[in-house]
Amino acid sequence: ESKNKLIVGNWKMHGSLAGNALLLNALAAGAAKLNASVLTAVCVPFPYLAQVQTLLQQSCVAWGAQDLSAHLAGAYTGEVAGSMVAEFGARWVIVGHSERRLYHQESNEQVVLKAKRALEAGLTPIICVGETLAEREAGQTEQVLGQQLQAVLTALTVAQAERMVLAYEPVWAIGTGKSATVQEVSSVHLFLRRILAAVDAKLAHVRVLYGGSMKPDNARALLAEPGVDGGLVGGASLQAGDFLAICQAA
Ligand code: G2H
Repeated sequence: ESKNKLIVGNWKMHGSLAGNALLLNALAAGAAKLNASVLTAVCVPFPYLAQVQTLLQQSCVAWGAQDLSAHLAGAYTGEVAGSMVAEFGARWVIVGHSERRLYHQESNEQVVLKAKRALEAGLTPIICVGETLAEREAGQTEQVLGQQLQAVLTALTVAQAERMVLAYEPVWAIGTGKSATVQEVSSVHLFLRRILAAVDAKLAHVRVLYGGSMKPDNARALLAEPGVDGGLVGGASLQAGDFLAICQAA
């Protein structure tokens, strides 16, 4: 069964009010001309959620955040709750991106808690999994991905898991300009789908995105793979032309 493709921009820690305005207006205008079967969204730094809501609310581009707290509310200085993100009309939130796992020591357990908080707040978590180069070279790719995904599937009910999106982001392909090959991506996506299917047939509906140096020139081939339901796009989401070209390729 084929699903509508989903293309999500991950701005990471980039942007300014003035620069965002240009980018968002160009995205809103360009997205109106896209095939209606492609779903699009941008995940922005927290301080820009209000701006994004204002500039995208009349458009078909949705928006979200790049992280949320594992807590509901309370004395957690500097943290942002899922309910706060949802108040700005956000629909999506990235959870467990490798940059969070690596630079902020996020464990599988924390990723799971964040995914639960997202679902409780009415947000759709885009849960990232991925292996490092050392893990791939040691032949541990499936073991690492299996552990990351199993942690999520053990903690969520099937009804909750049905609402998540997964993103396969090989850490060695992130921001390096070196995308995984179509064969590498395809084989991992099939592996993840086998794990999902083993838990419950209903999880066949879960979208699995690819992320890692997706660009206009490699997007078509990656997105043409039957197991690839869309992309999580970092660097190329900062230029409206590149992001829209990827959306067009979907
Ligand atoms: C992977 C991706 C977006 P980039 O992190 O999540 O970034 O496309 O820059 O590799």
